[in-house]
Amino acid sequence: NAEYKAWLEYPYIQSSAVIECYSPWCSNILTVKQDHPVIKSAVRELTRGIQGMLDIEATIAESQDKDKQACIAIGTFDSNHPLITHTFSEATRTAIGSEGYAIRTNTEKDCIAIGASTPVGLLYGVFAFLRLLGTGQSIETLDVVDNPVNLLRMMNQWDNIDGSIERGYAGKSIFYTDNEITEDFDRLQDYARMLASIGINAIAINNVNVHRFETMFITERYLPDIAKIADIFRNYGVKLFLSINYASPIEIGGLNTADPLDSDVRQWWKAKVIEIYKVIPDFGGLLVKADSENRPGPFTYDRDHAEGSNMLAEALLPFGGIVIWRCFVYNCKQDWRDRSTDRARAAYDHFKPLDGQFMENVILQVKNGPMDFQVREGVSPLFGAMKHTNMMIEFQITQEYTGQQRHVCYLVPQWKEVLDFDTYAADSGSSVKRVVDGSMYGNKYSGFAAVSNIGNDHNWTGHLLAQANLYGYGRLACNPELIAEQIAKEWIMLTFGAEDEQLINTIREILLTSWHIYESYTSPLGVGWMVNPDHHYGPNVDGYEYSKWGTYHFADLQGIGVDRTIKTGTGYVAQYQGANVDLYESVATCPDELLLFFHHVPYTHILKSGKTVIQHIYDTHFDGVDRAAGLKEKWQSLKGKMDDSRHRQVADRLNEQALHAREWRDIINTYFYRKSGIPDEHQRTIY
Ligand code: BDP
Repeated sequence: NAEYKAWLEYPYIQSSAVIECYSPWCSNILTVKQDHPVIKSAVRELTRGIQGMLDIEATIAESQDKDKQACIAIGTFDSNHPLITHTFSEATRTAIGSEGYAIRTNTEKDCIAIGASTPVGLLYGVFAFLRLLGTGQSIETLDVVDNPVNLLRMMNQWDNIDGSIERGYAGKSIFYTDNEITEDFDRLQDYARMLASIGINAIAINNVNVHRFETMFITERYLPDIAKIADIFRNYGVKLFLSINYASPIEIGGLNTADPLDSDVRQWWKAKVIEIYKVIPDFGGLLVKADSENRPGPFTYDRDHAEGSNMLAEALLPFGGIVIWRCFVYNCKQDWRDRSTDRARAAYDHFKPLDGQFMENVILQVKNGPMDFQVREGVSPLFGAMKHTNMMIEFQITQEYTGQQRHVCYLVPQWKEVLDFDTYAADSGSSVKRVVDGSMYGNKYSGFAAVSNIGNDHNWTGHLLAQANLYGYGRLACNPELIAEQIAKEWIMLTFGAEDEQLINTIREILLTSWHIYESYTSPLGVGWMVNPDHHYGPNVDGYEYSKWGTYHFADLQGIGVDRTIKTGTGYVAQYQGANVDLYESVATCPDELLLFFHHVPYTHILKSGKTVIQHIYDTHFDGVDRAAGLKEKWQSLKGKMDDSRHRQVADRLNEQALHAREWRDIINTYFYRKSGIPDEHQRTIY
């Protein structure tokens, strides 16, 4: 069952030092009146954690019963909880925002106090405290003040009502079966807990591709059941959003248009939104994929995306609801010979000219890169480019292009690189993380979204180690300054226990090297794709090369790569700002790992590493296979250090990965050997 409980298993602490440090405080919990469902969740979690990790059955009392025993005191600042009032200064209280918390060791009153302005803040405070315990930190002199950096920390489920999950690699949906909403509320509640434990505060529960049945989610056919899901998530501070079909007024409204400027259409949406808020009074808002990959949108009516989204925003505004409008808009039926329609340019070309035209409750949701969640690509130049527009970043936790949860690929280091990327949109402090936390341009709304990687597999994520990506995403959304290594270590300790150094170091090394290993045996130097069409698993160098999707590598007998320069290519480089333009425009300065994303070069081009492109391809692919095999061996050394079931599960996946890595190596190397005719310097076998 450990795999199901994931990082919330709360395994019994072995270290006597930690037990001695925590036990005296943890037998008594002094709380405020538990009249709020989120406070109930917080108290339940605290007792559960203490029970699991310390084997202590804590007594719970309301504050007035305090009789001088050591305790954990929890309460909101306005609750008149004497210990909370005594512990936190005015300055601390004002420093805590609506979802922040403070934890302090009050030796005078003999308590560890967890205080917050709101019940949700309290819940986060409890999870933070349990994290300290689970990772064995001392609490003798705690003085923590913490606020989530990003306002919206959102999960996007790509679940369909028939129970399937688009790009899901961990079984079926936990939300839906056979065209009905699930009745397994326990599982949903466990998911809500997991999300709250990492600070997620919003969830869109259906796929962005909204088809016939999901279109009816906003009708009485489904709304009452959706309200029940909202109840479950609300108890953990997570707001519910729905993805909608832009053509709803036609498909379910009986109108003959969905034109955003048509007054009947506007009226229809207004009435619809009122209907939704009647059943879900704290409904978050609507998530929209429009004019993308055959989904309907405002373009049909010759309207732009500001007109398209503002119509919905207007309907939501009176309720405080928001429109999350995706920028993944491109022509998916383009002519592959026409490089001026470079897909990488599309989002910027569509949206940049609309800066300043979106209503205050519209947020643009921009994928981290301009293509589509590849193992490596440039950072989307839209970040920083729209001063007067709310923006959030979209990551993909589900490993569509990064091994589909059969290969281990810890994505936090990739996300960190994106967040730290300097857009040069301002003189200083213009990294992507400052754009998406709203601080750079003082936006009203901003934040993180990501495509979830969970399903109904017992361990949630298919590959047990993929739990680390879910965990890491939430932690990063709360605080983008956390480092990838620290997040990995935390996840390992909470999942497998904090005592065994060898285990911690081994798993940490596996996680931290996994992205580069995956990259090394798949598509080289940032060019991306080379996967089998449709399902996107496994190598197929020309799988997309001659199709309509705009995803090419342009390999011929002389060279490879996409020329995206201003001078001779698609001009995409011009979408960047400041020093990034020169950096990418010139072959001489473009970083190796993105060379083929920005340039078309001969196979004999010499990289900064001193190797030719072709030799780099051969070497990384041989090396990647060796390193993938090494992961398997490393994991083997952990046998006996955890339950067999978890050990076997990961061992099986790592075996499969090692095999598939060879397939990648052989296909890629053979392809380029035959294209280029240039042999491997080291004369290894290339088939
Ligand atoms: C691509 C997926 C596709 C999604 C699309 C999107 O292949 O299934 O619908 O992104 O983000 O990565 O809308």
